[in-house]
Amino acid sequence: MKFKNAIVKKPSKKMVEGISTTNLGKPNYKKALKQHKNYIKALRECGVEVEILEEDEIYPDSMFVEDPAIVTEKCAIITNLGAESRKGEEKEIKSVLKKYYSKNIHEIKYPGTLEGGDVMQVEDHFYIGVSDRTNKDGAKQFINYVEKYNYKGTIVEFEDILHLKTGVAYIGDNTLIVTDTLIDKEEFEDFNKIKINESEKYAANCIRINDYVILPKGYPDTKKDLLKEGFDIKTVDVSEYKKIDGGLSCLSLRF
Ligand code: CIR
Repeated sequence: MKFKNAIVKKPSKKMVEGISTTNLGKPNYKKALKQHKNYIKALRECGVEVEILEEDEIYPDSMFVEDPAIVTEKCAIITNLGAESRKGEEKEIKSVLKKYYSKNIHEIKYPGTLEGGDVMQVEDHFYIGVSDRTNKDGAKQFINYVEKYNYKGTIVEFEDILHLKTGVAYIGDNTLIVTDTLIDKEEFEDFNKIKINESEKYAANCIRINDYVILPKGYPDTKKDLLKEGFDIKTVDVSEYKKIDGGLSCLSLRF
């Protein structure tokens, strides 16, 4: 799939109050802003047009635009976020996506919940993780919507990680980059797999955009493994977002 567009949203000072399960301390806002600029630069270098939404002071986690929507070549699905403090983020994203998708926008409704971090696209197939944020009802609504556009969907169950894509990424060429938690899942048995070391598991949240894989900076073994497999790589430092459980994929919508 050729990506043409990306949407990002600037972090506001409120980001330091983002939901966190890490013991890494609060993000440094100035550093986070700089990292965000570098992230946008890397996206542009991959050949996409980037739309930048202004920051807001209401939602501390709202720069993680991947969670309130899933965007595909044919349609967009607006989610019903599972995290209480994030409910409402989807409104802005919905109005922004209208200009790209016109009527091909659908919404996950109660009792379903779903967050974009739980949805991994592999060509015309979606893998939907059932997590603390995404329930089976939300996953099934998602599959019903995308089947209308000739996509397929598979539900994946797991424990111990925030979102499905916290532990796995599809990087093209039938290849997954995957952590221990998900490596033996039968849903993934037909893929080539690059296993991530426990000490580098944060790097599983990476993104393939056009000719490049963007990796978080500071994960040398993963980088070496990807280079060995022939992937072209860009690295971006996202240390301040890691402190609030965010990664590279969460910071943009790509389509
Ligand atoms: C949250 O807990 O919702 C944010 N602090 C992190 C969201 C990360 N999003 C993602 O993995 N797609």
